[in-house]
Amino acid sequence: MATGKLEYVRELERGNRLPNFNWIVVRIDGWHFHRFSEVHQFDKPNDARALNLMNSCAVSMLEKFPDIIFAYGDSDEYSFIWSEKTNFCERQESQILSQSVSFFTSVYVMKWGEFFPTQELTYPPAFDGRVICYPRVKLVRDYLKWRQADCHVNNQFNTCFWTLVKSGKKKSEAQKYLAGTQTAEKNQLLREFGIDYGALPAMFRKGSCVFRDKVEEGVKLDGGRKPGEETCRRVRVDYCDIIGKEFWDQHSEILVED
Ligand SMILES: Nc1nc2c(ncn2[C@@H]2O[C@H](COP(=O)(O)OP(=O)(O)O)[C@@H](O)[C@H]2O)c(=O)[nH]1
Ligand SMILES: [Mg+2]
Repeated sequence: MATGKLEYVRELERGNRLPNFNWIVVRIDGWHFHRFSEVHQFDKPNDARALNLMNSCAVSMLEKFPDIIFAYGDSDEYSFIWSEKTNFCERQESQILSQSVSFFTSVYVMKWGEFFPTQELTYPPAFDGRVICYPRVKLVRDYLKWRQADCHVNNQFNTCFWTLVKSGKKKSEAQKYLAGTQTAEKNQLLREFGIDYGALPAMFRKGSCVFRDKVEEGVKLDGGRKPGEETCRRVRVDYCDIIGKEFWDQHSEILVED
């Protein structure tokens, strides 16, 4: 059958180009990971294997998509910052989002056994994703501050909650006990249980940042590529404070506003 007459249906496809000059944030979040973490027996409140698996997927994302300039993740979520200059898939929202989520999910499944050698993956995990555009570096920085502050609040709460539950309190009692408490009170509570919150692993307290190593002027890169070509820079994971100025002063090449 000739297709010419049928091609008009293509006109109903909606373009959805994201605005130029905007940094594009893709945030991926584990779908019903409350259940997934129970079924797969994640350690509470933090499972280092699960977090390292998420980090490894994020590294694969930066290796696969050179236009992702920075990523931040904690718990079951990861935010990927795409360069404001990217023209990947002509900036079509649905393609950037679907490629990000499907690639991340595939890598998660492929690498599962590497991080959970003794725990079978019993059903396929899924992630949802959303896209947010920010036209200014300040907004991107504030977005990242917001995610890291959220990580801190959740982690401190969860650390207290599970400490109380492990000490014999019912979950409902622990919830009630912690309601309305401030940071200082939570730290005090943990000290009473012999836990120095500040000494817990930085990956738990701060979340994880993924970015490319800075290239010093004149350094010859692997494969003889020219400095500035992002694909050949090593992607690294670190547990940095991205709320303060220091990290951004030291890595001023990551987020640059013309
Ligand atoms: N035990 C454990 N659970 C985790 C860990 N990371 C994420 N989770 C679970 O994943 C949930 C993520 O929160 P959220 O996305 O709001 O809930 P979801 O809709 O069930 O995915 C948390 O509430 C935890 O139940 C971890 O390291 N250990
Ligand atoms: Mg989730």
